[in-house]
Amino acid sequence: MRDRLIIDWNKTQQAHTLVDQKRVYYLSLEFLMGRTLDNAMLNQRIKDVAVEGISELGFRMEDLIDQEHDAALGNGGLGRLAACFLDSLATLNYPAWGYGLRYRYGIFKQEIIDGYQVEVPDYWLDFNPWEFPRHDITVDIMFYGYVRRYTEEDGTTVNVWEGGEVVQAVAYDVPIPGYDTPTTNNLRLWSSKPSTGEFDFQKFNSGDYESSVRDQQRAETISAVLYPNDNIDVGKELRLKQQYFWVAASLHDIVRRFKKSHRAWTDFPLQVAIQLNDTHPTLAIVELMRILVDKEHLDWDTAWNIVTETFGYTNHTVLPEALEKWSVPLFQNLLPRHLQIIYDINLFFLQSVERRFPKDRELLSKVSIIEESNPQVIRMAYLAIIGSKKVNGVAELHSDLIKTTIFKDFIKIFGPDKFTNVTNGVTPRRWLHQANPRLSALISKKLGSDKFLSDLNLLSGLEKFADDKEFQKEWMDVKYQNKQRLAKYIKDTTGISVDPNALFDIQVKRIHEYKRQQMNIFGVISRYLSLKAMTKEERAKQVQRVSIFGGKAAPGYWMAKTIIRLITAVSEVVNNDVDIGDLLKVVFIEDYNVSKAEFLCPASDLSEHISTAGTEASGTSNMKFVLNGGLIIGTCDGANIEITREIGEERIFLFGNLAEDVEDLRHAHRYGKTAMDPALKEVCDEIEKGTFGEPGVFAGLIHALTDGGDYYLVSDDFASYLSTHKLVDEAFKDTAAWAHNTIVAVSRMGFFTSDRAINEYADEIWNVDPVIVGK
Ligand code: GL4
Repeated sequence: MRDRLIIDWNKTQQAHTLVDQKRVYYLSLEFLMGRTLDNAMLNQRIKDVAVEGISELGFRMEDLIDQEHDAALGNGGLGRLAACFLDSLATLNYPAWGYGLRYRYGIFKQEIIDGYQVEVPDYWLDFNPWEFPRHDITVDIMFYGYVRRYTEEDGTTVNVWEGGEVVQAVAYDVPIPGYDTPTTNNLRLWSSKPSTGEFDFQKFNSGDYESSVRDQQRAETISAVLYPNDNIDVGKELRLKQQYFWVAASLHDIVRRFKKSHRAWTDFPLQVAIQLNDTHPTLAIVELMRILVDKEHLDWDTAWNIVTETFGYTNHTVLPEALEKWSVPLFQNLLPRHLQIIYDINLFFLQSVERRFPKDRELLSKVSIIEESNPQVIRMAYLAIIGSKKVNGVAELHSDLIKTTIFKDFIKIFGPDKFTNVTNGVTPRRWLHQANPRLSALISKKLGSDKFLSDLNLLSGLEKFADDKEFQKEWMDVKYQNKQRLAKYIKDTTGISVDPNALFDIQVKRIHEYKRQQMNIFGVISRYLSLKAMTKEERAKQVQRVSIFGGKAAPGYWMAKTIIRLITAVSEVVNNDVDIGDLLKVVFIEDYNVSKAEFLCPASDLSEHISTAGTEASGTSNMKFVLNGGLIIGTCDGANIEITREIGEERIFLFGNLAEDVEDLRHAHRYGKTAMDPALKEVCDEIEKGTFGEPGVFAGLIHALTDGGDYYLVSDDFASYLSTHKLVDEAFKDTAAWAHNTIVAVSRMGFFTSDRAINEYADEIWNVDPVIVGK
């Protein structure tokens, strides 16, 4: 498969070089690719032959596919989005490159030991046939040092950055095949090693073995490990080093490619579009200024015009703790010349603001790239906005929110047109066809072709069969088989027996207070308490449920780890309660990752997307679950809102307060004007009684609801959450209506393909056209 990919990769790169038109560069610190083999077979249209051949040899393709280790160079939604985008870019024949870091360790593996999360390193490179080391493509990257400034004879000022530590970036290329096209794009990942000058053989020979090895290790540390945080900024020097290392190597590469065609520098934005996936690559703006001004000797204004025509910035979160800010002293030490350039960008920007709003001094401090705290910090999002042509959010509500909250002052300055929305999407190749071959086959049969895989709006053809009893049966059979597969997995890995006829209720995503897994498990406890209080006769009328959780907590996120502990503690009690039997089971799936998502999504009846309104920028698993024939319970947040618009509000279980009310509710909590919801109070009392083990373990969770001010508004949403779950139970009893609703929902999910998202970026942000690569 790898050899086949590389043939198309070569063809594609040659074709792109020949036409030499505008290319897209997607800079992302995370690419959560998952497995490659199945996708490569699909895109090379060779799977049927391969399955047959493998079976003649006495093996099953599923087992073979299962041998592959996930490429897990990402934390969650942001990294998986980048992977879906690469798939769509290639499928739609856009000349595009991804640039990232080749971490030696991806996101840690999660083990659950005695109910607690334990992190184990993910060494994934011992067998990785999908990457091509390019020892011919290296870039020396400098850190630290000082800036020497002098005036030339003609009076121009020159800045030279020198005297620092040098590390070498080595390219590793990963082919990205498109579906139903020969286009195979490139994902270039950089690995760090000592620069040839740096590894001191002299020291090595003279017996100072230790320090020469230390130098080597220091260089290799840069690309050693992915920071395991989602939606949280930790501000460590090594992270800034990673960012500059990757950005500088990538820009060097991009500039080198541009220079090959000997165009004028002012043509740069006509040939190059660079998309910043969150603020992580924002230094690229500064680095391009440094290249143009210090190295290519363009004047500042010409350089700035080029830069601001080249970049686009995607914002993925409004959570204040996730917005990147670098301490000025730390930054000054590591990147002294870049700090000067940032100061100049800021100076010229503030001068222009002052000219336009002469009386508004407050505005200047509000929009300054430098925050006057102690120490001063650099607001990376502001730098990204000022240095980009377009800024986008990732779902409609989110894109509106950034304009009215965190970035509102910039609307005043730049006007509303600089800010836009591109709602996220997911690739139907992986998230429908590969994850759910049975459903994909059924849809193909019904529609008479598999063209929906490249034109997802064709799913609309299913709607007319929504009431067809025969089709409903086939549809629900597929769901049942997928649930059976999951039930077997649960039995094999946890020993817990679950009935595939029960309602499977799944919440899988990173563990975070704002995503409110704590509310889900409180809801489970509340259900458990009501079941316990019922008579046998009453119990017999209840819908059987399996509550399935999965997700990693950042290693330093204590509250998230406590939430996991509560889930595992509840599962120990509930699953072993003979009064309850099969009425309620609670399962925590260890080490949730892309491959596990691929078999969880097809097996859900209901999935939970229940963030506090206004906190989840988009969510993308909500799209995957609905596309796989599940319904969702959710808040009016992120892409849930657009999913509702598309599939109809009668097919989604919405509940809870709205984003516009959050501020007032929080205010009420701070000033002690709210009593805890009574059902939630019962749950807290039960935990404190010790029903789920030593209550002290969970004190933090209870405290967050009480003295902590209930920042995530669990109490405010709890009653409506529970009553909406009751509606779910009622709806689930009517199998025909449930089948009808899931069929209609799937038929209306065409909008959520990442192909649509990528076409929007191409037309509205990048201004780039596809290139047809000959067979
Ligand atoms: C995230 C958002 O939290 C998530 O809602 C969104 O779907 C994703 C992709 O846009 O980006 N932002 C960060 S940070 N991590 C995410 O997963």
